[in-house]
Amino acid sequence: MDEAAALLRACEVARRGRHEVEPNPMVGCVLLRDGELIAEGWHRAYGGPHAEVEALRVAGERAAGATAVVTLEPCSTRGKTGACTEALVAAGIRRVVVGAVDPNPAHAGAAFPALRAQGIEVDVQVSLAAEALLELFKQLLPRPRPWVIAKWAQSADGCVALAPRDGLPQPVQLSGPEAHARLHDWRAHLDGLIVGVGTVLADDPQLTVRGRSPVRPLRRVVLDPSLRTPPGSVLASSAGEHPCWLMCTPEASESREDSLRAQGVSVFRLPLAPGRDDLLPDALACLHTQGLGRVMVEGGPRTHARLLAESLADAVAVILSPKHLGADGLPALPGERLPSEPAALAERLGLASWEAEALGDDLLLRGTWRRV
Ligand code: AOF
Ligand code: ZN
Repeated sequence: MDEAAALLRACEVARRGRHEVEPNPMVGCVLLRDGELIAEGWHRAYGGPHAEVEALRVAGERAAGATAVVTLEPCSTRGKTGACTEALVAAGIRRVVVGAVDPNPAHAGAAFPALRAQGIEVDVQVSLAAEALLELFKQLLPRPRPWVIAKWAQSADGCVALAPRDGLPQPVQLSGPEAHARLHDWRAHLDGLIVGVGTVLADDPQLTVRGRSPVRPLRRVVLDPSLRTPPGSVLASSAGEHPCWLMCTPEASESREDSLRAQGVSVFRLPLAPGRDDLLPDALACLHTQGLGRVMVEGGPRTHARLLAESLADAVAVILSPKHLGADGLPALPGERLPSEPAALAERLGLASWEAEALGDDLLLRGTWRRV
């Protein structure tokens, strides 16, 4: 395999990171030795190892003396993971072929002198296929808010929960074990998980990563205009171990804030424009300022409706369960039972692109409103 073919292959494997890496770019890496492909890797998940590190892990000691063909200039400073330039040097890579310069000002062009200083040959072979992988990344770089994924699980009759009976919530588990495991993989790589206060009051959820260790500290964020989150809720009382941030309006009760803070909860009072009660845009801007890049909004229906109405979601992940909830079901959006057939749901949501995947007995619909 020649280097041009290796670069195309690297572009192909890079695309496997789609839906999991945003707002990071999709990146792929192929290792060549004497014209033979010895390993490939791609950036699999936001916050996780970069493409080069994945490929070097596969190659092990065989990486020494090899050529690394990467779709994007390797990063040269420590970000969420170590610098790839250092990993390439440490593995004994002799030559690096790069398909595109990193548009991120933190890296742009810096890898080349860093690698050459270590005696590594660097060849920038700018490629349209590699540049195309960066379209979305370039749009997102200057944007002052995180990548936002709206996530919910819905029944075959378009509902997400059961209406309370005798004032008590009726718990219901819609997604099967495979979808449940996927949800926790997602959570492990997120910076934040957002819910509306209605979900806290109805479900008293934990919103933690279970069954694996989080790659990033997961901030559990509640949109709670008047601080109705009970200090005794699971969220507030576990704030010492798992960060819990409440977003409220400047008018929220101060004594309430005191009792929540005593539990270790962080309270953010957001300055809303007069007459506006919707915290979402300001909360997202605030999370960006706090350094959060990728967040998931897990409910409930009113929060999702707002997110969609204001076009504040970038992507959607919907688990479509074959179970029916019947007349007692609470619709996925207030007053609206969403279609359960992927194409019909994608059309109703107005997604620019989407795909469906089987997860056990469930289907997973993933899509985005971004036109790339
Ligand atoms: C690489 N290889 O596979 C990717 C790179 O937040 P971090 O630490 O994951 O770093 C993300 C930045 O690194 C991102 O903004 C982009 O400039 C670069 N992405 N670089 O060497 C990769 N995904
Ligand atoms: Zn890197």
